[in-house]
Amino acid sequence: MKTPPIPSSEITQEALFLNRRSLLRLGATAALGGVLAGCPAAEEAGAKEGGPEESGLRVLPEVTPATAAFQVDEETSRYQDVTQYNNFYEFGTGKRDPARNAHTLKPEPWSILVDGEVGKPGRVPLEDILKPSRLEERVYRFRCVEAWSMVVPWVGLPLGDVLKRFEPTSRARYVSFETLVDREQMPGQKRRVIDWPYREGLTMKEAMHPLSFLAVGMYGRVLPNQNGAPIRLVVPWKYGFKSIKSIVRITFSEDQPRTSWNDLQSDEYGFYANVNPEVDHPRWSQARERRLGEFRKRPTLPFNGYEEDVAALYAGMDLRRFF
Ligand SMILES: Nc1nc2c(c(=O)[nH]1)N[C@H]1C(S)=C(S)[C@@H](COP(=O)(O)O)O[C@H]1N2
Ligand SMILES: [Mo]
Repeated sequence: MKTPPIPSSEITQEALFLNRRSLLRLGATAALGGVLAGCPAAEEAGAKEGGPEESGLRVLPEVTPATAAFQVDEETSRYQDVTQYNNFYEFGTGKRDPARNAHTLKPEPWSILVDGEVGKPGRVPLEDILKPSRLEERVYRFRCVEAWSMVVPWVGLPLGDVLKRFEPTSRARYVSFETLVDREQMPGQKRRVIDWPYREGLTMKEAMHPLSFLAVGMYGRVLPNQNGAPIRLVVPWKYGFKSIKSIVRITFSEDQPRTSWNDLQSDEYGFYANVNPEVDHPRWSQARERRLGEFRKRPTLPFNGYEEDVAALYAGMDLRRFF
């Protein structure tokens, strides 16, 4: 596969990995040392214009403000940074590509197919998923495996509340998610950088944890397309790649599902992917991170600062082995 050149300012750690793979296939290993050496990931942040008010996106009504348990005592990242520095490979592998290209996505009408080990399978319109619950705000830290991070005021509903309504059977031990596949709406899918659809998954215990969240908005308004409209996962104690965007399918299963990044390189991207400053990525340290809009790196916190809430989910597990 030939990949088009990407300006170096926009190259991401993950894109480097994919390019390296395609280069390796071409036998061009020698060229790589220099490319792989550089690059903390957040230099692109710092766009100046366009707050939530200028987005033109619909304001979400009657949102319950974040309670103390779902709030962090840190400054919220700027809307411009959060919406113009993205990973969404369905629209390209550069950080600016999603903001530039995601206008072709049509988030309405939308429905989600629910299947597998579940009492109430079927295709559910998004409105029906949203109707029974009042939307709430959650201000969460978000840490990408590439070592950049942000703080986002999401709007949505607890994942567990939604999953319960489908009545998972007693055999359901995992739940997995898929993103839309549509080359017209998602032109990045014309390149097979990932074996589309993008897939992610959680154990049922993780999915039912009160921090696990389905976001339909941010900063009080519906999600911009580039952030995963109309509905995405947010699992704040895990690396960002677990937080799958633009979900069209939810499947309950007895066995651990296949997931996109784990399929690509299982020794670099684990199924669990809990944020852990002590377990380095094979190609970079995870001890520190760069917050979007900040210059200095800050220390990365175990489970991204949610250790007290979630560590019990992994009691007795070797976190180096189950990474
Ligand atoms: N479908 C899909 N979901 C995805 C991705 C993607 O490429 N495709 N990228 C993931 C990664 S690596 C990160 S860090 C976050 C980025 O979310 P953001 O762009 O809203 O910050 O989305 C995750 N969800
Ligand atoms: Mo990421």
